[in-house]
Amino acid sequence: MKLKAIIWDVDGTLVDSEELHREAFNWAFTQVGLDWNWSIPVYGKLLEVTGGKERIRFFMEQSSLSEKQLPVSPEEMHALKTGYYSRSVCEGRLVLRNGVDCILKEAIGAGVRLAIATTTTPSNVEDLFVSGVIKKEQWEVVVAGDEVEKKKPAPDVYLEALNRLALSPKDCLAIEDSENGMNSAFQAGVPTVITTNRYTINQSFGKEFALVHDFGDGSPINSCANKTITLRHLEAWHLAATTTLIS
Ligand code: XBP
Ligand code: MG
Repeated sequence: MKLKAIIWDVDGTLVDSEELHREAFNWAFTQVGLDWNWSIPVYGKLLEVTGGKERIRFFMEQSSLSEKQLPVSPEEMHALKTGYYSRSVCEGRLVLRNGVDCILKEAIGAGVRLAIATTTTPSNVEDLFVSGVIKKEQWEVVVAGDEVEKKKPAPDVYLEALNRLALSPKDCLAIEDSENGMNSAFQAGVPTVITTNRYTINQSFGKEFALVHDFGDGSPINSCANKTITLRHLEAWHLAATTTLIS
């Protein structure tokens, strides 16, 4: 089955952005006079909760605090956080992850359509366009954050991306970095390649997923050894995955 579109996750996949998100959250907490400071291990755990607003609310509940005990609402904190994140992205603090640019160029050259399916706030994707990290005209579909009712690991964001692409799940390949993302794409029936990062390298992914640590230096786990991952590799994996699923 021919690969017609690649649906990309954003945070941790297109860009290694979670450290900047963590910095933005901590900055926002300081701004409102809260002594919260999410360390890397704490944030790694909190990433199990998708969505920044939901993550703040979860931490508030875990801290046995009610909203009335906070200086501002989780939504207001998140708006502050998003403002800091936006300024940072527009200052050029994010770049595409290693090897991603080559794959995007190859996909465009081969007529493979590009889409985004992310939990992050829509303006964070817009900032990736504004800052030139990715080119807006190359992305046919962007589905982000609250545009869907249920965030990852629910399949909503992938189902909406498929709907807007007018493609079936098997026409596409999802690229994700986390268990939540893997489960979202898998529930939507989209074959998925996992690329890990510092926050997800120890998560467990089913053997039915192609796993690469880094597109740039290859270092794949269960695919071609030590080669840079190219579109050809993704197409081969997609063919294997869809052939297996069809038989
Ligand atoms: C990862 C997320 C997001 C980000 C923070 O999204 O779960 O919540 O951590 O962004 P992705 P917001 O699906 O791209 O991996 O604060 O805007 O939610
Ligand atoms: Mg992600």
